[in-house]
Amino acid sequence: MSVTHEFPKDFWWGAATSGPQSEGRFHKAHRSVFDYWFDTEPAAFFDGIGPNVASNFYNDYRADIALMKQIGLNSVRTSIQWTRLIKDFETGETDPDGVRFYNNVIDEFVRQGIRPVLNLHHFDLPVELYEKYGGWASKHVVDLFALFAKRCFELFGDRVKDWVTFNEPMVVVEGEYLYEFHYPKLVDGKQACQVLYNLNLASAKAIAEFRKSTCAQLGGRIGIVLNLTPAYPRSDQPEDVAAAKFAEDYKNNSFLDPAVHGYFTKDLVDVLKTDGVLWESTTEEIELIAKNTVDFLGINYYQPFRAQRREIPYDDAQGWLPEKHFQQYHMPGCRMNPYRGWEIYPKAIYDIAIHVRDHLSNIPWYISENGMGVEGEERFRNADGFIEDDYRIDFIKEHLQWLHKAMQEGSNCFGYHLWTPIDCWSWSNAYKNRYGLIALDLVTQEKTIKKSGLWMHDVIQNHGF
Ligand code: BGP
Repeated sequence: MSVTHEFPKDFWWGAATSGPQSEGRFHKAHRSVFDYWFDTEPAAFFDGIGPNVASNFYNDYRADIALMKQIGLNSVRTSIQWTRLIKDFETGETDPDGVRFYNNVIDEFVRQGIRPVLNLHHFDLPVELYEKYGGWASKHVVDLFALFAKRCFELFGDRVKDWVTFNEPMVVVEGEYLYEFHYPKLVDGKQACQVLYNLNLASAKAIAEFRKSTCAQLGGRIGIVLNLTPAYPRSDQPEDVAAAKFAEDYKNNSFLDPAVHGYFTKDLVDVLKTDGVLWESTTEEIELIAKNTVDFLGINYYQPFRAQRREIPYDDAQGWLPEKHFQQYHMPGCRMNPYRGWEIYPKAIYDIAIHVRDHLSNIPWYISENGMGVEGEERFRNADGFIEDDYRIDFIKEHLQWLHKAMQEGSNCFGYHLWTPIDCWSWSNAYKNRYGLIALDLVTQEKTIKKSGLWMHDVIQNHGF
């Protein structure tokens, strides 16, 4: 195969999943907010399917990792569930079965020559900490998270070199406190701002623990994974540009700037202060955030965000929401993934890469998630029994072409991870849309490599396509 898009020899080719979406709840001592939500409102989940079994990684991890190896993935991200590893959240006492399980998983990744990238939070707050303290709105929970992080570094830092504090903290803010798509489904803009700040603080506190750990002394690195939705204005009229600027500051820079530069975006702080919704912070906390920035960035890219000035006046009776300063623009004729309802715009990956190069000190970064969720993939299963997902191959190719161009132009990207290795459970969408390189039969739990998995195998072998 002749390669027109060549990537570095040490490029991370991999895929990402998470504990709550793959493991299943087997032997877990505590419930996360998602476990609790499913137990109390199963009808909120597509086809009434919750996280109880997921893709059965808890029992199948050896075979699953072998399939990942068969594709040739050299790195895989998953997450450690707080609710599985920790027995007592206040003291940080660990659960023996949780420790055994994650040790086995890590050892198996290492044995198979796959670099494990471990994330500490993937939307899976222990529900007890929400009930007792108000979850991420509480600074005590921030401290408990730092304790959990410390335990993880102590236990697994000898073998895991790449750590992530949070996956998509903005989704916690938006899903739980603004737009009601994650439990507890609140609409409370002021609290959302405090949670946004507390998550940044929690990430910095976990990084501070990491810096003290032997893992850091052994050359380990720590980063954060952010979902970036680059904000494009409807037009170049100043009001549309200003609307997009606020959306960019709120949705993206609110985590990017503290993570990379150690400070909050001044324009954002000014607006939140004027609006009376700025978070409560202390000088010590701000110093801690300044000192504990990330070593690398993971960027999840799925869709852009298109913004326009407000045409419908903002109704203050609903309290403060970021939409006070913009309206989402639904661009006519844009390319959509109809199953997920997300716009497909591959060029944004290039824009992100150039933004990292020019405004984020060209910090080392990788695409930590990108992918295409498709409903009803069984209809593409051929006579030989494997799924012909050419649309996924095209989707990945188009994104990689833009990424390649940005790397040629100097963006410091070191990898590409697809969401996801094996079809996994997608929150309230459960198993509606499939993303994997490997198909999961929900009834038999049989796992088979898709055409995209075979294609990815060749890309990895050839260092490009
Ligand atoms: C990201 C999350 C993943 C995953 C993915 C696909 O936001 O980090 O956990 O679920 O999106 O989205 P969804 O599952 O909502 O279709």
